[in-house]
Amino acid sequence: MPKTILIGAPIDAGQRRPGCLMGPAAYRVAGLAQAIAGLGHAVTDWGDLACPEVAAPPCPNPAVHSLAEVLGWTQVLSGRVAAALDEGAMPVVLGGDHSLALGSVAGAATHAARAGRPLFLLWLDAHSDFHTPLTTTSGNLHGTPVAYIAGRAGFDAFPPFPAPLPADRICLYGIRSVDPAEHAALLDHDIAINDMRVLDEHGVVAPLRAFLEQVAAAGGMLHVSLDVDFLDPAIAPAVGTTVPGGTTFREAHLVMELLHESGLVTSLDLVELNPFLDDRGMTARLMVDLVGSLMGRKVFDRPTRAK
Ligand code: NNH
Ligand code: MN
Ligand code: MN
Ligand code: MN
Repeated sequence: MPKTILIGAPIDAGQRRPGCLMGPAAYRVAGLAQAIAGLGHAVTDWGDLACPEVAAPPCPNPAVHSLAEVLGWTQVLSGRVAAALDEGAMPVVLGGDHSLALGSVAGAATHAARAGRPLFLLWLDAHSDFHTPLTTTSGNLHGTPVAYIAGRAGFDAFPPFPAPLPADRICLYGIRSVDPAEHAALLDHDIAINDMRVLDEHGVVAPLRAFLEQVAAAGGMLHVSLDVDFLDPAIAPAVGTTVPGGTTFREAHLVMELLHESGLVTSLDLVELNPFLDDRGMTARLMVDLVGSLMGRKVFDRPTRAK
C-alpha cells in the first residue's frame, strides 16, 4: 500500500499578505487526508510543524524581510521531508507560502543523494521564483526557491543546498510573470521554461511528457511544487498573487492525471493557498481534487489513450 505523510507548514513569512497560515487547516477541512486514503493510500498526518528560533546574519539587500523565520522553516522542513522519504512515504507539504520549498526540496535532495538517485523538479506556478535574496526587489523570499535549488549564489544565510539540481533537471511550467532580474538569470540557465505561450501553442501534454520521459530515463525522483496561482484566478481565487491567464480546470487535472500515470512523483508541495481570500472553500476543494487526480482518481480504470 503506498504511504503518504502530510506535513503542515503554516508559514507566511515569505511574503507580506496575512492568511497563508490557515492553509494547512483549510486542506484538512476540505478533506485532503480522506481523499488520499480513499484512493488506497495509508495516510499519516504529522500535524503542523513549528518554526524553530534561529538567528540570521544581516542581509545585504535591505528589501529582504523575515529572513530568520524563513531560515528556521527551511531547516525544520528539510529534516522532516527527508525523514518522510526515508520512511518510504510520499511527503505532501501543506503550505504556507512558497518559501517552504527552500526546505522541502532541500529535504528531497538530501534523501535523493542518500538513495543515489537524481532528483528532478517540476515547478507548477505563474511565477519563476528565480530571484536570489540579493536580486529580489519585493524582498519576499517566496520568490527565491528555484534559484536556491539550482545552486545560484546569494544564499549565504542558508545552509548550502545539498547537491544543487543541474538546470536540465528543472522544469518551470505555467509561467506568466517573470521579473527583469529573473528573466536575465534564466537566460543564463538551461532550465525548461514552459510559459503559458508554450502551453497555448503545444497544449499541456507534450511539454510535460517530454520532461517526464527524461525523469524516467534517468531513474529519477520527482518533486512537484504546486503553487495555487498556477491555476486561473477564476477557478482559484484564494491566493495573494493572482495572475490572469492560468491553467483551466481540465488542463490542471490532466497534468495531475499524467503525473499519476507516470508513477514518478515522490514528493509534493501545496503552496500559497490563502483561505482568507477564498470563495466558500472553492480553491481549497479544487486543490484537494487535484491531489486526488495526482494520486490516481479517474473516471474509468483502463488505459486512457484511445486506439
Ligand atoms: N516575482 C515576484 C516577487 O519575487 C512575485 C513572486 N510571487 C509568487 N511566486 N507568488 O510564486 O516578489
Ligand atoms: Mn511560487
Ligand atoms: Mn506564484
Ligand atoms: Mn511576491
